[in-house]
Amino acid sequence: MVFYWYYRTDVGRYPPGRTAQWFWSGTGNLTSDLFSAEAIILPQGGPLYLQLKRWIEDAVARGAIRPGDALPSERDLAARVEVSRVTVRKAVQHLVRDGLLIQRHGSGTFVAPQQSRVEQSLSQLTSFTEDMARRGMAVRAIWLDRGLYDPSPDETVILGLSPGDRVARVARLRLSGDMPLAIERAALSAETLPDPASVGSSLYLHLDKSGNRPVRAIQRIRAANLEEDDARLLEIPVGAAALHIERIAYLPSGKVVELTRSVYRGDTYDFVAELRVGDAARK
Ligand code: 16G
Repeated sequence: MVFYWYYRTDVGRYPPGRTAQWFWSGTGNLTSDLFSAEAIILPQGGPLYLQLKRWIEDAVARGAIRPGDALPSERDLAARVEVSRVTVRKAVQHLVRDGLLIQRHGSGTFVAPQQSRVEQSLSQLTSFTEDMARRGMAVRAIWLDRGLYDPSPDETVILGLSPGDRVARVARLRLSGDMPLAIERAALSAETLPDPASVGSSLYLHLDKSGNRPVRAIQRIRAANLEEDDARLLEIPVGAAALHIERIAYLPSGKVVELTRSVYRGDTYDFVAELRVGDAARK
């Protein structure tokens, strides 16, 4: 089975000047063999569309249909399973929203390519570039914004800015190879980062050079469902699971140097924390 990835520059999915879209085209197997060879016995319980959804999930989980395989058309599938087309459409819509299937306009519905998940430790203060280098993964960024602005009220409070101070904002789509993984929107005082345009491939490397690399951070992680703009950038369906991460990072002096709000794809990231028995439990 062969997959082709096309880099399209004609679709305005990224900010102006950065138009790019990964276009997936599978020349995979047609799953109609499976759908005709195997008796489709839907799991019982719940609405029909959920029964069909569970059957397809199970077929993917046991490898009966594989990433890149094309699903039969809505009409063929409805006839085969003996349900209405509306039921098939609803099951497929839910599977697309969950990221298990992808739909390509004009070419059909396919099992989504498998993502290898990235594990990130929560006990080390590292940068995206360092994390990816440790895994031997190529990293790049697409700039979404970098400039000096009047700070928002929470930037003023968190970064400890004085009246009249400006804030440097650096927003990037972070990619490993060609796979978008996260959107990171960092804010630093203009005093720390007077020229945001001078940041190269790594913000932490840049801060290191000016003696402003953070040594400690508090990171808050919460679940979220992707809204339209972020979903488009991360190339996953609107409403898909994501992690919202806020990092407030400190200099050795205790001063806050960085406030970064990020959106990480829920289907590619595992944050891992090592836990130890506390003193209270040992007694
Ligand atoms: C990480 C940090 C982010 C930091 C960035 C610097 C998380 C959730 N976020 O992605 O706060 O700004 O690294 O990376 O870990 P860079 O040096 O590669 O630009």
